[in-house]
Amino acid sequence: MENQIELLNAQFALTDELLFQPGENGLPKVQINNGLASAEVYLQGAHITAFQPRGGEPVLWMSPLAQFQRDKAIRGGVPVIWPWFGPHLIDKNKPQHGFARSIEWRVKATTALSDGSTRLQLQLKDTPTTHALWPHAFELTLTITVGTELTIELTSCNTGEQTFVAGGALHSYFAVGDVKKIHIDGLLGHLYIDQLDGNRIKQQNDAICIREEVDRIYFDTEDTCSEGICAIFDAQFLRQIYIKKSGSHTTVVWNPWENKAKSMADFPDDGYRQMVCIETANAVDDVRHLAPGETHTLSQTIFL
Ligand code: TA6
Repeated sequence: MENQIELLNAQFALTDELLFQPGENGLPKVQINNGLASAEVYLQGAHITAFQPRGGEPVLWMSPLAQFQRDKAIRGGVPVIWPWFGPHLIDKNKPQHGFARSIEWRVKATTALSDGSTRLQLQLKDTPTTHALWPHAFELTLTITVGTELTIELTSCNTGEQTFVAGGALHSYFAVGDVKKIHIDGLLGHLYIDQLDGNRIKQQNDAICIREEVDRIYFDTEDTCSEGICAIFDAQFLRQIYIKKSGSHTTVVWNPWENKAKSMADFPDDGYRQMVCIETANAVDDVRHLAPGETHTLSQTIFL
């Protein structure tokens, strides 16, 4: 482990701005600190586990029970969901939400940008392990830009010889003061699949308040540009978190509430009170068909 960290710092560290360190359970992590914000990213799953604007509060929620184990998803932050969202359509034995979040990614590049922000690029290519789950050649690049805003861009490239169909999501967990005291704007009038009510299609007729388990896949209405903006209004923390997206026509809103929280070993029983997921997704029929050589970028920008 030490050798890997030393090699990474020798090749990619940015003095005082970006360093590699052993994280929880010795998993390699990237610590980013610049004049605008701080952030933390695990190579395991290319998983952002912290983002905090300078002088502000943490924006992302992390479970205090998160299991930092190789080949396991980390609970909280921004899991990278790919190449399918939710359960595998055919083989339920395959991992929920795909495999990208459970594999260690490699570092492609690190850059100190002229506007004071810091850019980290991580990459995942197909391997015999991924072929056993999904028989396609691919190159995934996650570009993370840490500044007053956090921008996350997941670019999929088909490096094979057949077209493939891939879904995914940036499954962001946001920290809130009290989920009962927030509302979410930006999805008024949108149709959604209620995954807790027989996948019935419903319409959002007001701002979203959370008073029970919520698990909904919202569709962008026809007149919505591909760069919709959602906002979390947090009356307890007295702040708004804005989420802008592109390359996505589905947005997932999820809160496990009490019973589902209790059913997850890596989620504290009362943790549902301090978080809400707003996920920029390519889910259901928003999956993307990529011909050989084609790319698709799913992007989410988080700002206050
Ligand atoms: O994004 C919502 C969802 O699909 C929920 O159904 C719930 O399963 C959540 O993701 C978390 O999934 P995970 O596999 O990370 O426990």
